[in-house]
This record gives sequence, C-alpha cells and structure tokens, in this order.
Amino acid sequence: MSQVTIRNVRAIPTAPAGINLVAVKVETSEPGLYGVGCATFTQRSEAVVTALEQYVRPLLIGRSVDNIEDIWQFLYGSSYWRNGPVLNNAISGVDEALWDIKGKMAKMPVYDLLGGKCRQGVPVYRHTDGSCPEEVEEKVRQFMEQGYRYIRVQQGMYGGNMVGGIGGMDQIDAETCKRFHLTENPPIGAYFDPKEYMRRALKLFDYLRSRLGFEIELLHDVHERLAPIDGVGFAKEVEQYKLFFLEDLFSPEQVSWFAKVREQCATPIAMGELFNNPNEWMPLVKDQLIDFIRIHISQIGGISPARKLAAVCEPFGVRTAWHGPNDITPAGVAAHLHLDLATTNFGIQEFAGFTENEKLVFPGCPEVRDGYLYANDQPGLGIDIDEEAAAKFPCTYHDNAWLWARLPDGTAVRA
Ligand code: GCO
Ligand code: MG
Repeated sequence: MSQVTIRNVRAIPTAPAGINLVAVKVETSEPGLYGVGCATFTQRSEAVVTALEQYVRPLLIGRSVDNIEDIWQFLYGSSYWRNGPVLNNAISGVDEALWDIKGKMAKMPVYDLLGGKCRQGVPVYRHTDGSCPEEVEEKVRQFMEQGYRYIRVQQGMYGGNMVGGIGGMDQIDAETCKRFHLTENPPIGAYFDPKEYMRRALKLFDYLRSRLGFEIELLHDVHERLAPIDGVGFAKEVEQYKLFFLEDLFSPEQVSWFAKVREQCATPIAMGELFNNPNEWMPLVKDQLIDFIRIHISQIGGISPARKLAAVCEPFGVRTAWHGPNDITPAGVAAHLHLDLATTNFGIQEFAGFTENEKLVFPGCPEVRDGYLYANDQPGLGIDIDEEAAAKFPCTYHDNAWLWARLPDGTAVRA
C-alpha cells in the first residue's frame, strides 16, 4: 500500500464554451501528484459543487488514494439515499481523479490499468442539425469530408422544435399562436408538435438515404418526444432507413414499451443518458431490449461503475455508446476514451469536438483524426486542468429554455 493520501478535493466549475462544466481535482500528500475528473451535470452544476465541498471532501481528507473501489462504495453509501444525479456526479469527479492518480503512480495510461487496448482508435459520431433536409445533408457531407463515418441527423434539434425554438423564453405573439395552432395566451415554452416532428423526420431520413446512400451510418435522437405508441410506430417506419441507432425512443419512465418495439422491428435501439440507477438499465440489458447503452458516466458515478456496466452488457450483446456531447469536461471525454479503448463490446462514442478555450483550460485533450479519437498514451487519463485559465470562464446560471418543452395545447412535457 502506498503512503500517498488525499490532501484536498476541489471542485473547479468552469464554462470555456459557455456550457457549465464541473471538474474535480484530487490533490495528494505527494508534491505535484494530483488527479482530474469530471462531475458535470450542467443543468444543476452548483448543486454538484456544493455536494463535493460540503459532503464529499470532509469524508476523504487523509484517506489513502489506493483503494478506489472502497472509496467509491464508501461515498455511495455515505448519503444513505443514493443513486441520484447530484451525488453520483460528485462521486464521479473523485473516482475519475483517483483513476488518474493510480495511472500516474503506475506510470500507465488508465486504459492499460483496465486491461489494455482492444483498438488503436475509437470511432466517434458528430451531430448535425438543420431547418430543412438540404441543410442537414450539407452538414453531413462536411463531416464526411473530415473522415467521419457516423453522423447524427436532426431537423429542428429535438422534437423539431416548432416555435420558440431553443430559446423558448419569449412571449409568443398572436400571429405565431395562429400559425402553430397554440391556445390563446400560451405559457412561455419551447413548443413542438410530436406528429409533425415524426412526419418531418421520416422525410429527412428518406431524403438523406436517397442522396447519400446507405454506406454512411446515420443516427437519430428522438429525445423522449413521442407518446409511447407513436414511438413504437416510428421505430417500425424508420427500419427501412437502416439507422445505426435510434435513441431515447421513450422516456426513462416508459421503458417497458421497449419490449413492444423488439417484437415488431429490428431498428437498433439506444437508451441511457438519463439513467442514474442500475434498476433503470438492468431490465433493458438482461432482456436484450436495447442495443446501445448511452449512459453519461458521471451520472452513475464515474469510471468504476461504467467499467462494470460495460462488462455486464457484453454477454447480452449490448454495446457501449457513452453520452458525451458538449456538457462534459474534456477530462470526462478522456475517461470515456480510456474505457472505450479497453472495452470489447464498445459500440460508438459520441463526440462534440473541443473549442480552443476548452483546449486552453484542459491541456492534453484527446485528438480526433479521420473520425477516430486517439489517446495521448500519457500516464493516467492524460489530461490536465489549467486553473488560471478555468477561472477566466466562470459558470453563470441560466435556465435552458429548450428544456421548457410544451405541446401545442401548452402541456408541459419532457424535453
Ligand atoms: C445527446 C443528448 C444531449 C442532451 C444534453 C442535455 O444525445 O447528446 O440528448 O443533446 O440533450 O446532453 O444536457
Ligand atoms: Mg440523447
């Protein structure tokens, strides 16, 4: 057992791309030895910072850095009530930082601690969106020219956001009400019409396949925007377009409907970014009701639970597709990458690229070349945080208007 102990645990909130992120730095008794992890729940980042500083840090000062699994289990049970997004993210930041430290002490990249590489590079998918099929096609072709072979296609982000769009905070005028058949005096929100979204999405897939053929792998995110029975019908209609996967067809509250999809079509199904609790994914994995598990790994507590989940999925033929657009730190992207490199039943990795400011704040960002993400093979996670740079991009609370989703009659629904 090493004599290295935890000297401090610090949350570092930062928003280099204007999206609230939370990194965690675990400092040790060894001068210059520290680890970096991701604890990003962007919509409630301040709550995670409070959980880390008020509850997690006092439990860890003076503990050995060696026993990652013991620390994870101790933290997980220490709140009694558990399995929620805030505390799981706080645990994740510590967990990933401890894996980073373990690698630095062993002078090995984390993927080697996990059993070594199953692949040299990790294929990633990028996001495209547009107001019409032609615009989406143009963006798909741009990514294809950069070597990407997997591309998510949306038309109007999620649900085809009909009015108000992503910034649905504005009062809606009478003319718009009429045009989109809203009620009189509609509450503020990001309105969408599920049936119109379905019709438009099917036209989009038809157009893209007629223009691009079937070689390019297309993905689509329903984002829990359909009534369950419509989701079943949509999955059947989509089968002819051979998507790589169809994501979040149902909300976590409606996962029992996945069985009905499985009985009726072979559209590959992805689910999981909203999951925090093993009881949410186990029924879907053991009954092979999904094909890709889409967990945002800091939402379940970091590398330690994610590597177990990947192992549980393997015999059931479920592949990983960890969630990671732009509400994750580059340290979190690195954690995904090390898991992806060492996991046989890897499926695909979501990736949003890095802005110049993110690269400034997080030196060592993994590199993408020709559609593959590569690790830098440094010990640990191979990524650092420049705290001075991080401080230049403070997090500012802003509600995400696109989450104020409503149906045309004003019903508030999941976003
Ligand atoms: C995805 C997700 C995201 C989420 C976002 C929420 O598949 O990438 O659905 O786009 O909406 O991460 O903060
Ligand atoms: Mg999604």
